[in-house]
Amino acid sequence: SPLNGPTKPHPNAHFFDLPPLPMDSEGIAQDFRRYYAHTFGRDHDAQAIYYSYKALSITLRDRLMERWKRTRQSYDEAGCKRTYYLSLEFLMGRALSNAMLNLGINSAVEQGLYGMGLALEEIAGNEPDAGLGNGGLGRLAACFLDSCATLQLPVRGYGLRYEYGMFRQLIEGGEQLEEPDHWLRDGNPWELERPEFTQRIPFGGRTETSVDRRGRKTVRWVDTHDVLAVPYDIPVPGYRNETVNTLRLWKSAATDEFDLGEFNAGSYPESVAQKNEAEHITMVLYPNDANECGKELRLRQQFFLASASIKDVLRDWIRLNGNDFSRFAEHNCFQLNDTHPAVSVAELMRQLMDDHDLEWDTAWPIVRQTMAYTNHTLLPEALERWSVRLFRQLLPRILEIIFEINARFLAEVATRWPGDTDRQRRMSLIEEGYDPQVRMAYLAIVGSFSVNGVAALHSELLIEGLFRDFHDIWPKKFNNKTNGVTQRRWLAMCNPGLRELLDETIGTEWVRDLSQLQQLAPSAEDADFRARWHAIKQDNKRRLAEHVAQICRVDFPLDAVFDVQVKRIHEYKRQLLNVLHVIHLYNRIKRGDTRDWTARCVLIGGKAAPGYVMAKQIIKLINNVARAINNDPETAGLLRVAFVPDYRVSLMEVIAPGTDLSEQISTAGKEASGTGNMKFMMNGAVTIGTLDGANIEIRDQVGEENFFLFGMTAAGVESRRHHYDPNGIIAGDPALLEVMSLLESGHFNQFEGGIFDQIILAIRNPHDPWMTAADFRSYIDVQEQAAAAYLDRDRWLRMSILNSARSGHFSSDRTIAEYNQDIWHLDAVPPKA
Ligand code: T68
Repeated sequence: SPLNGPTKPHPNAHFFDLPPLPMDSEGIAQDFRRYYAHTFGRDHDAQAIYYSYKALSITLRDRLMERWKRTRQSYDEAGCKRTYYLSLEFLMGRALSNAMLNLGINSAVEQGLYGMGLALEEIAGNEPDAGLGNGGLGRLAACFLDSCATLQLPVRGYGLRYEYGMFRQLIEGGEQLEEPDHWLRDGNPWELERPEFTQRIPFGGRTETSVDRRGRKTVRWVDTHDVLAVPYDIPVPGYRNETVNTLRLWKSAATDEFDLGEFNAGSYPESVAQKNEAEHITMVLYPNDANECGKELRLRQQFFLASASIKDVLRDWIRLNGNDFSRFAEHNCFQLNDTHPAVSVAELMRQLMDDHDLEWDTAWPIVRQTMAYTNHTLLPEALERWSVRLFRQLLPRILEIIFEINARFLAEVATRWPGDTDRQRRMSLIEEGYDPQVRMAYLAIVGSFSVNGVAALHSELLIEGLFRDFHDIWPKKFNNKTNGVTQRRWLAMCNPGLRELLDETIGTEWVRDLSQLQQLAPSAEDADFRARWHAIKQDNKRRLAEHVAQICRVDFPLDAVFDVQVKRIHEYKRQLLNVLHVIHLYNRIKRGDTRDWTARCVLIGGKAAPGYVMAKQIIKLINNVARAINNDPETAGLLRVAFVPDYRVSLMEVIAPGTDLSEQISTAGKEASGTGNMKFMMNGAVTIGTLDGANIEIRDQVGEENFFLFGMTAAGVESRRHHYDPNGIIAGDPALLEVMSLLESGHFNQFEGGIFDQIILAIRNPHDPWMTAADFRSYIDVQEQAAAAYLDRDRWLRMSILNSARSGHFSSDRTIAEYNQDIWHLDAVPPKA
């Protein structure tokens, strides 16, 4: 069976050295037709566009395959250091257009298809999104892989192959409904199963300690229920550089073993049920983007990823270096994407000691020089904790190791601060109490050599707040890596109109080096250039408006300012503040206060975690307000509102290019970074935002005159906490008072009494952590300034051009270069010809 370990090398490996595949339109068209007709058995009578997608993707995959193999060989031969990006989420989106762009065969494919009477855009639209993530954190991982491949860094992504990705969002009666996303139903042409690298992952059981003849204590984890981890590889092409890196996703599968005890006792169904449980591990992505759910299955997923990936890396190490681990840390680095894979710290210890016979004191320095941890949140409720009880039951050996790490760590703390028991209690990896908890973030900090936040403010707040005690012991461990996004997908691919103009104006290097966009700045003063910029934006707005018309049945006039907020629905992101502004505009229209009015189309999109009641009510409110406004004849030509369902990567590819005004309005100090803000900026949207996350750096780059700033600072939010008086604010601000009165009068829920009471209470609550009322006045004032600026077309176009021109800093290429310089220290390894 292929499941029984690596196959032996072929006696004549050159047998498989094939001549390179043609990259011209004819060669591509020929392969396409062969796959379409021979492999899938379709002909012109049975033309199904889906099979065109399949045929085209295999045609492209073949061309990736040869480069993939050469990349792997080059890394092996170079014996280079490698990094493994461990993440429970990779939000890859669609692969086809990306593969074409990065292989540099866009026009060849388009031509070839055209010759057969086929339209590329239509074919590409058939690919389902790979939605294996919730939001920013998962998409960041995908952007990082793209940058690593483009920089030719030996970085491999490790994740889970969820059978069901992020749920599909339907809106019915204004409410969110969730539908499972069975994205693999029709197969996935971009993955390659690699059963020969299957791993066996233990769960449950108990530990057995024995002492050998030399007095050495050995521990065995026994009576485990094992689960198989089968890898599926996805190619990650670099930009026109022959490199193809790997994203390896694990699928869980049952072993073919029965529990003989139960079987013999006559409980055949119970023994088969075990198998079921195994298959469930990678069945579905958890759709919570913030607060942890504490579910056993989630911990199983985390350990499954950690254990399989580490085994995979160690197997490879032994294959190339034998059983000597003395130089392992020099050659390997694990980057933990948030605390989700933090159990890796203990699991690497376990494998080094239990599977490879290292002593604690040899293994621990290896772990600590190999692990690096990225934090993505300041919200305390999102910090992962697992109950000790659950850990003991599911991962008894891992719990022992965590206890030992903790004991040694607390001894260190006690030496440094003798008698400071309060500090020991605060810093312990175990939170004591009725139901003791393992603090996963602390495990990640103690077990790693680098801890980073994802924007300057976020990294600052981490060391001043959540991780302060740890910063006291290890100040040098902490660093910042401001997020970025890949300009390949988020500009070159999704905005072909702008791509052409950029190529013509500053050359094509910006696709590799986004700092080149600076050269665009002088063109902001060129009226002809502005006119072309405007025409492109209008085209992109038309494309977006067509989508909105089709999906939401709302008409967006193209001369209006397109004002967009798309991201997960969360109170801290304050979609509610956006709605209050919309109601305010509506109220102005009803009052006849429309002098010098700027027509505005407000688009909001995003998913709520299925159990997050308040977020779901906010969606309902947005939809009810949209309905009231869009159906009121008085708003015609002045204001339109739409909630776009099922926000996802492929939708953002249409939204970002067509946006004028980017809403980044979180309560200061709550959004770690944000990355949507960067995608909008690149595509020439102007930001209206708070001093939060990467907004601060965006404003620094673009200049305060090209950014609409409002709201409290993070420090302001904290100091106001104790004397926050939303009811006083409401009473003292006529505009807000009228907005609240409309809301409270039931104007937006006429036959649905009381459904927005919770929202109203939240706004009026003196303990409202998000302080929506506090920022209302400065928000609507700055919205008015933005509206006025939009009426001055030349001024707006200058701002728009400068936003793009100064977005170079927010390329994930810059971010990855910094990770590499400060944390990974990898050499670029171009594949050998
Ligand atoms: C986001 N975090 C931050 N978490 O909110 C955002 N999934 O500010 C930042 O830009 C982005 O990370 C990238 O750094 C998330 O997206 C999750 O999706 C999440 C959290 C817990 C569990 C699962």
